Amino acid sequence: MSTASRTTAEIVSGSCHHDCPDTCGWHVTVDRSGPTPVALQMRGNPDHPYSKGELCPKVNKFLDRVYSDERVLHPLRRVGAKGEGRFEQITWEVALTEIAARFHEIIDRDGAEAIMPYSDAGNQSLLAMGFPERFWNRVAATRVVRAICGPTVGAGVKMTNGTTKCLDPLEIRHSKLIVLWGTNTKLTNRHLWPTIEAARADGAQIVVIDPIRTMTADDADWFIQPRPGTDIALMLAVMHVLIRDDLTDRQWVRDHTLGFDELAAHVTEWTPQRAAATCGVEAADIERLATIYGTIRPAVIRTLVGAEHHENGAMFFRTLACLPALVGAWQDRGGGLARSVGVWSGSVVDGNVLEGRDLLAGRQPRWVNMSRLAEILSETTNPPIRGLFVWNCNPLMITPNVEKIRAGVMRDDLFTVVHEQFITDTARYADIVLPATTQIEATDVVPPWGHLWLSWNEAAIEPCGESVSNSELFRRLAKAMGYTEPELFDDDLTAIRASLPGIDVDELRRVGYVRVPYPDDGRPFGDGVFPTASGRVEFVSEALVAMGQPALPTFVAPVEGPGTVLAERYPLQLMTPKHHTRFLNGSYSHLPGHGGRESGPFLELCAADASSRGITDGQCVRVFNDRGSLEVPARVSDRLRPGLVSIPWGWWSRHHPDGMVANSLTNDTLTEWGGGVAFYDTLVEVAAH
Ligand SMILES: Nc1nc2c(c(=O)[nH]1)N[C@H]1C(S)=C(S)[C@@H](COP(=O)(O)OP(=O)(O)OC[C@H]3O[C@@H](n4cnc5c(=O)[nH]c(N)nc54)[C@H](O)[C@@H]3O)O[C@H]1N2
Ligand SMILES: Nc1nc2c(c(=O)[nH]1)N[C@H]1C(S)=C(S)[C@@H](COP(=O)(O)OP(=O)(O)OC[C@H]3O[C@@H](n4cnc5c(=O)[nH]c(N)nc54)[C@H](O)[C@@H]3O)O[C@H]1N2
Ligand code: SF4
Ligand SMILES: [Mo]
Repeated sequence: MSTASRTTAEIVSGSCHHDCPDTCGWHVTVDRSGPTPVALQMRGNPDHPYSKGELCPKVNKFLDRVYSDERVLHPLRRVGAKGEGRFEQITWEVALTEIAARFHEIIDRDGAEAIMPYSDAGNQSLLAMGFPERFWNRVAATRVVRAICGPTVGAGVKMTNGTTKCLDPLEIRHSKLIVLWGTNTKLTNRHLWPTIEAARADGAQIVVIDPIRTMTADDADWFIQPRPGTDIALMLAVMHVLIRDDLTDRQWVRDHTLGFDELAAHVTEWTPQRAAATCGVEAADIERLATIYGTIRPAVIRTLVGAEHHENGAMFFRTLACLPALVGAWQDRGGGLARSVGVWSGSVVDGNVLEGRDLLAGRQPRWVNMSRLAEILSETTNPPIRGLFVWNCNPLMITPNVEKIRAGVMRDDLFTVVHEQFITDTARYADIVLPATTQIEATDVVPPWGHLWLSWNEAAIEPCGESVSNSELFRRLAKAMGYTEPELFDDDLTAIRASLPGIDVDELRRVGYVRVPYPDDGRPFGDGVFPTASGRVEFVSEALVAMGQPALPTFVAPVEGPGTVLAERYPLQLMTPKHHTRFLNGSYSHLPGHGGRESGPFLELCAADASSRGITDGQCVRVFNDRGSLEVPARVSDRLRPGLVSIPWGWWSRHHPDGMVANSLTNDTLTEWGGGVAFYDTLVEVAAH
């Protein structure tokens, strides 16, 4: 830093926008000595009550992203074939005029539902995610159910507890038994780990339940490794033992639950021996798990998202939520179930205002599931999608069944616009690419889902090049379309204030964070009252029956899974999980210095599956099924059990010699309810190349 810049350097506080539970606070040092402010440094904000000054390996290098040579800085129009990635620079005016003309043409010919906005939580800030909905409500376009991450967990838990509300994960500090069930905390939720370690220092035991021996499993006191998608059998056997051995809290169960007798009868047949055959966990281990869960208090189960990605994903969480009730865990501080706390932070947001739902003016848009993009882009949808508008998302890399999506976006009659920071796998197929700001270039608020501090993000620098934030983009589009409703043009502060009616926004901006409402005694259900129809935890659910689902927690094996007809051709189950400390979904693998030791994707498999196929460590293999075929080097490891292989997810097509990605292979069958998708129920075969 030069002397001049040191004297004019200013620190601006902000918050991470990534779809990550930690929503860390940061400080950006900005040099304001020149004509354009320059961000010199980004560090964790030491005062942030949750992240306490630490960011993570990926965001420590965030400024490399901001100032990357690969940033999209101007509107671009496609000049090559779709997918080729060749573009020419155009002005904003030309881009907006062209988009508006094409959209009006599509609306006039096929109706507004022939246009589909497609987004997820690439930037999960309040305005970045919510404000664009005003525009799409005005259009009355087809809408996507954004359920690729999380809603299925909530849907499952809600069937048991009547609400998606669960424990604040920081309450784990008070726990004596911590079961990390289908969550890779040290990788995906790293700022919670110190709390877990603090509880361990006070005598807590840590159990990890995961089909993969993850970095979190390596640090557990006990690791249990079920076959993926089979945990419901494991849970039913745990219930069997709890009830058989009288380890339930009979008084609490009597006072606060519904259907215990039916549940008890139902799990009689789920002996540990029977479950062991299904889930591959020794019967003695199931006995031990049930015994410690039934005797150690306070006991917490911590889960996040990973286990929802199976056909039975919603039932996984419906069943999991029954366990705390059986042992009366909700009575104790530090007892119960901890998952996303998004519903607590969401409670301060007025969604009707944020998303301008009145702009629908009584029209009912068509809703489709985002995970079914492959099918939606095929011409069979009525009306067919003619206009695709993507922002905050990279579907050609993150959505299952990518090769079929690719066929869809290649359609000549499809007009595609992508608002992005980089030419992603998706942007390559755009007719028009619009430049997006990064989080340090736009002011916004981040409602977190891993802690309870609503966090302010102040823009630290001007937008790079001609990039615009999501809210500014949709103000410009609304004007280009000729719309006049005032709320389409609200400035950011006006929209923030209106969307957070109970929050002192000036205070939030001054301090950087405010805590959202949560029970003072730390216990979300301390009174034992649950907002189900019965007011109790429902082991038996009439609501599920009404949806055509079993009333009681029930294990159903996936249609694409071991033991099925398909498994005769494709005997290995493929998981494509988050894996890399320097990746955040699809957002960093293309940046230099983020691949780390692993300069590209690979297939991980156990020694037995490798040797039976004549595969040695490092050898190039072909992983294939009817959806696609990938060439990757093999890595023989002891982290997976026989029958399970894994391609760590996050690399783009440019990292694969055949131009495909891990999701080229994955299953886009939806979960039985809850709108999620079963991309981990994927069968493949692997052959030496
Ligand atoms: N096989 C497999 N598939 C998966 C998963 C998996 O584990 N395995 N995980 C699933 C999960 S949990 C999720 S959440 C999804 C994530 O899928 P995505 O949401 O698509 O992934 P991200 O990389 O978080 O963000 C997408 C894009 O948003 C862009 N972006 C960031 N900020 C802004 C902004 O302010 N404006 C605009 N316009 N763009 C911005 C980034 O440049 C990035 O390219 O993937 C899902 N798919
Ligand atoms: N470094 C890093 N951090 C991230 C992300 C990232 O890409 N990189 N992504 C962010 C996002 S969008 C999200 S949603 C969160 C997700 O946070 P998590 O839910 O913690 O992470 P996942 O890797 O999706 O899944 C957690 C674990 O679930 C396991 N799992 C899958 N199927 C089953 C099953 O049937 N049974 C059991 N018991 N376990 C199963 C997986 O093997 C995995 O280890 O992480 C966030 N944090
Ligand atoms: S990606 Fe997650 S851990 Fe990293 S800085 Fe952002 S919120 Fe924190
Ligand atoms: Mo996610």
